[in-house]
Amino acid sequence: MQNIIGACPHDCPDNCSMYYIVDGDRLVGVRGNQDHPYTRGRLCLKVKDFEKHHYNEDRLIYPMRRIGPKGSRQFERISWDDALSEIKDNWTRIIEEYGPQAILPFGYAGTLSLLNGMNAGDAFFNYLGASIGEKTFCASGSVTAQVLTIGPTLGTDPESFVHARFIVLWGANTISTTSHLWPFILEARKRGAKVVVVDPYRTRTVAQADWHIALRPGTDGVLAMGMINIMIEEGLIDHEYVQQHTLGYEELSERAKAFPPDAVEVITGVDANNIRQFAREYARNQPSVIRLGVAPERHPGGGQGMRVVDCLPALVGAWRHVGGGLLQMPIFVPVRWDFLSRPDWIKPGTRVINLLQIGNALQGMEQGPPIQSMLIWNTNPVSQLPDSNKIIKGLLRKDLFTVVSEHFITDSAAYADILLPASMAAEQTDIVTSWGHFYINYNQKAVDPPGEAVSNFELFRRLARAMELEDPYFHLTVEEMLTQVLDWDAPMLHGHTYEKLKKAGSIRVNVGLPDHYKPHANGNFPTPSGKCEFKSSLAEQGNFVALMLRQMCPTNQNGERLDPLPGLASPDLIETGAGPQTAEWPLQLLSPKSHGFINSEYANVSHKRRIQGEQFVLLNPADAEERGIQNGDHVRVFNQRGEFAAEARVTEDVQARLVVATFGYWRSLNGGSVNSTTPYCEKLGLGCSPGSFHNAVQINKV
Ligand SMILES: Nc1nc2c(c(=O)[nH]1)N[C@H]1C(S)=C(S)[C@@H](COP(=O)(O)OP(=O)(O)OC[C@H]3O[C@@H](n4cnc5c(=O)[nH]c(N)nc54)[C@H](O)[C@@H]3O)O[C@H]1N2
Ligand SMILES: Nc1nc2c(c(=O)[nH]1)N[C@H]1C(S)=C(S)[C@@H](COP(=O)(O)OP(=O)(O)OC[C@H]3O[C@@H](n4cnc5c(=O)[nH]c(N)nc54)[C@H](O)[C@@H]3O)O[C@H]1N2
Ligand SMILES: [Mo]
Repeated sequence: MQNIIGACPHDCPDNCSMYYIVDGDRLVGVRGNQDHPYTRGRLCLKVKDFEKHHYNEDRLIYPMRRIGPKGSRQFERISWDDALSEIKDNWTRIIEEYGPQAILPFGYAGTLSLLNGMNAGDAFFNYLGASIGEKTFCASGSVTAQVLTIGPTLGTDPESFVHARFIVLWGANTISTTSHLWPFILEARKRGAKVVVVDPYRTRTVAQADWHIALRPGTDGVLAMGMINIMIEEGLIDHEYVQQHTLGYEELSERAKAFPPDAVEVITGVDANNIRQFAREYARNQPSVIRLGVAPERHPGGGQGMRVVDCLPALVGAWRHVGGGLLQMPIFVPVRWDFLSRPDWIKPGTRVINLLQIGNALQGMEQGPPIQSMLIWNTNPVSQLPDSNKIIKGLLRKDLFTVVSEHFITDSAAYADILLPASMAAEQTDIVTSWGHFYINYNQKAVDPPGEAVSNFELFRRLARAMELEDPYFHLTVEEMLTQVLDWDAPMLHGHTYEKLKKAGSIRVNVGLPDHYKPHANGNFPTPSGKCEFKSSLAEQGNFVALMLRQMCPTNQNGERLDPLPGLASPDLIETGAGPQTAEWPLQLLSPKSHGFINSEYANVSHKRRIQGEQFVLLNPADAEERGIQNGDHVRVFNQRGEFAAEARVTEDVQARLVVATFGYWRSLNGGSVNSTTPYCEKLGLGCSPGSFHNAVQINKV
């Protein structure tokens, strides 16, 4: 038996370090790496039996060609040579007729790593001259909010949370989605910390916390403004910190005057006394720390609201202390994007298409050629993106040539003309950077891929050869890429080398140790002014998204100038204190992450579904009674866009007029999915974030 160092590839902030256990040429198990200071040897229930994922009998292991109607899941096996020559013929024809921008790369982060992850196809498509697919599915709103306010900082070290005395999990269901942070929170609590969760419903995390602030969805910015109002009124501001290390306090405090607790209660639904108590405890119990999740940005104006939350730690001087401040997404490690993604190959004026808007884009483009072909990889848009019926309508277009690289024939892969088999984590070598902790992990190939599956890296090498793209870049080996893809000369990696990473399996970025790390005790925010910018200079300049997310999100698609001061929430929310509900569609549906799947992965695996349970919808007893629904009844959740089947769980855990159904279930296995009902992203939010939780539905017993 051999133990080979690996890293969990899933799109999750925890990015566990683990070992592949190999017997001969077979992966027989995995175990967590106990020496990893953050993930500490524990694996979640999704990955515990990772070998079964690799050897799942439904796995796609050969290239296939569609032989039935689109979406009918009828395919025949073909060779790689045939698949590549069919792709080449189609793409050559399309390029001759429409130009290369008629081809759209459609990739995301199904595997999270440098060579095989989100940016795996960038160089290839940039060289080809294809349209750019803007990928703002997840956290671009919250990350943009952070960058505008405190800059591209790593923020508070999750390991430093043990030193915090007041921990706020804000729109984050930590026990389900970032479970390796929880032991640090428990340790802090043992030392006297209080744990507060700001979430519209009672999650698993809320059930374990000390205090639940159950606000109305999408009202986070208003709640935070209310806290600022109280902190100013009651003399809880750290004026010395504010004066030395922030910009725009006068304007922010002027704006906060409009948010006295009673008015904030009406909008957020949180009792005014609770808001007062929350503001006082947050300000006085230092160090206080906020862990911000991604869900608030799924509401109109949500990203703007998160900017207000990003202001809070500086106002109370939380950054002065080890364990104080805010952790959002520590993604800012020195990757050499210029080397990896080759943005220098992008021709000026290349069209950018936001992938959340693919439904409309497939029906014809206002500018440039119609989309004639897509390569979908590392993502399952039909399950995962809003208004999936609209996406399917596009995928059914007879003249669209769709190539999908996948592990399984997912809801999206079902619409492919050509299917290509992708390898899994244990079958490829890579470096994985985390978006939840301060370590970079190494993942070594442990076994050969089954059949003819290839890594994303190899896929784009093969496509480059087929399309006759001549550049030395496309001949670099995995090892040559990995030695160069991180900027080893950057201060954050000082003293580290690729060799050291390989040997150690994991390295900590060079920012000081968790028991001492106080990134902004003396300001030093990586903003243009070096201060925490309540009034953002980047917002005044525009084009703010490009500064940080590079290829992931190259433009501010809306082209709107942003208010330099943090915004609040959508105007309707402010005016009425209400959500998207109407007389016809009286219930707001939130569709957050499940406990048992990772996005839509594992939702096709029966033993994982048994653990997670079949699709359910939580509804308040008052809403259930009105509809004659009892706990356990089968119901239909629907609106003008689509529907899905679910089991009703009647519970006080949700507020009246709010319902919750976790997402990830495949529509093909489940009579629709939550994203059959979520609204199309006609207008995107801050950082081009989706408004998919601003969703109103009706529920009937079936
Ligand atoms: N088990 C599991 N873990 C995962 C994933 C998974 O699918 N399953 N997915 C991974 C991915 S891609 C991501 S991005 C992370 C996300 O992890 P989280 O940030 O925790 O994301 P969500 O589950 O989307 O939302 C968190 C909570 O926000 C609440 N919420 C909804 N609307 C609002 C609002 O307006 N305000 C506030 N304050 N709260 C609101 C939801 O009810 C939910 O409980 O998880 C990762 N980890
Ligand atoms: N309603 C609702 N919708 C949401 C969200 C929500 O909270 N509510 N959250 C959003 C968020 S935060 C995110 S991040 C997105 C996630 O959306 P997606 O990125 O589409 O999520 P996954 O379901 O993980 O799909 C990844 C697919 O890539 C495949 N894959 C994995 N590794 C590889 C590989 O190495 N090569 C290839 N070719 N394929 C691979 C997997 O088999 C899987 O089918 O969903 C978003 N959608
Ligand atoms: Mo995500």
